[in-house]
Amino acid sequence: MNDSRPIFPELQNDRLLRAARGEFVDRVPVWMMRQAGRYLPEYRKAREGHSFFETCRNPELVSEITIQPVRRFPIDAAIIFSDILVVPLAMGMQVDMIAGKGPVLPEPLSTPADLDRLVMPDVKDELGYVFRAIEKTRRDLNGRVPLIGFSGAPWTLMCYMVEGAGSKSFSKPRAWLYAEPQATDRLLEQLTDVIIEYLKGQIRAGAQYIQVFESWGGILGPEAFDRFEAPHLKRIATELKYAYPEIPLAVFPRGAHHALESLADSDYDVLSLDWTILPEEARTKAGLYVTLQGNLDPAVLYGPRDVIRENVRRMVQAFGTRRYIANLGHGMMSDHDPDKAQVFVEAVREFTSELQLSSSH
Ligand code: 1CP
Repeated sequence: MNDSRPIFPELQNDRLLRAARGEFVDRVPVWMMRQAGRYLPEYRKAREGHSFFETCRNPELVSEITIQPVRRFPIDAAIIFSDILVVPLAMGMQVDMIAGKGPVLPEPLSTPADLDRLVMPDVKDELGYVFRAIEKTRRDLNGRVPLIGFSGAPWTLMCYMVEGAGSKSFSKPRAWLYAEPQATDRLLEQLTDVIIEYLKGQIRAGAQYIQVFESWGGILGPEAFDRFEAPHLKRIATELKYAYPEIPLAVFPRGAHHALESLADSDYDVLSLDWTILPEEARTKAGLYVTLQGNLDPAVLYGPRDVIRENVRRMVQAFGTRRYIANLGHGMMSDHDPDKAQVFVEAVREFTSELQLSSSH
C-alpha cells in the first residue's frame, strides 16, 4: 500500500460488508438512504445555527449527525453526512443549499466555454474536510457498524452543474448530450477523474463501503446511458477496485433498469435498486454474482405499522437472504415519522432471521 491509513477500533458488525461480498450472514443487513436528516428531531437540533455546508465542514457536527440514526435504530451501517454537491463546490462552482428547496447553483455551466471556469481540484486541499470528518466519525463509531462513503456519479453531478438546480426534466443537461456531445464527454471525464480521487481519499480516511449515487440515471435513455455515462461509471469502480480490492462498491442507478445487466458485469459489488422494479426482475437481469440493495418505496413509511410490515415481508421474501442488503428504494423524506423507520428496520430484522431458519430446513 502506498499510504499509511489510520488505525481504528475493530469492527463488531460486518453484516453489510459480508453481504456485499456474497458471504453468509446471520440475518440481512439493513440501512436507509438519507437516514440522517430533517425527519429526525436530533438532526434539526444539531443543525440549529449552522448552514448546510458549514455543517459539512465541521467534523464534530458531521460525526454527531452521522451517528444519530445508529443510536436510534438497530441498523447495520452509518453513511457519512455530506452531499454530492461538495464536488462541484470543490471545482469552483457556487452552490447554495436553500432550506426546504434544495441546492441552487446560481452560475450554472451554460455553454462549453464555461468548462474553462472549472478547476481540477487538489482533493486533499478542497475536500480534506470530508476526509477529516470521516476519520473522526470512524473513531467515534468505535467499530459499532461500518461507515459508508459516497459520491454523486458524473452524469448526476453534471445534471446539477448544467441545470443549476434540481429539476423534473433536466432538459438543459439532456440538451447538451445532443447539442454539445464533445463538451459533455469532456465534462463527464473531468468529473470522473475528480470522483475517483475523492473516493480514494474517503477510503484512505476510513470509509469501509462506497456508494455512487446515479440518482438521475433514469432520465437518460438506454443508448445515451451506454454511450455517455456507463464507461465513466465503470471506470470509477475499476480504478477503486484496483487500488482497494477489499472495499465493497455499490451503485444506485435510479430509474435505469436497462443498465442493471451491464452494471452487474462490472466492478461494482452491489446494485442499489429503486422501488419501480420487482425484486425477481432485478435478480434475473443482474444474475447471481452481484448483491442487490433496496428497494422499499419510501412512501410505504407513510402507511400504518401493519402495512409497512406486510410490504417488508413481501420484499425480503422476494429478495431472499443471500447477496441482499435491505434498504429503501430512495431516501427518507423530511416529513417521515422516525417511529415508522423503526418499524421498517425491526421488520427486516424479524423476517430475515425467520427466513434464515426456514431456509436451513
Ligand atoms: O444520511 C444520509 O444519507 C445523509 C447524507 C446525504 C447524502 C447521501 C445527503 C444529505 N445528501 C446525500 C446525497 C444526495 N444529495 C443525492 C443522492 C441521493 C438521492 O438521490 O437522494 C442527491 C441527488 C443530492 C442533492 C440534494 N441535496 C438534494 C436533492 C435535490 C433535488 O434535485 O431534488 C437535496 C434536497 C440536498 C440537500 C440535502 N443533502 C442532505 C440533506 C440531509 C439535505 C437536506 C438539507 C436539510 O434540509 O438539512
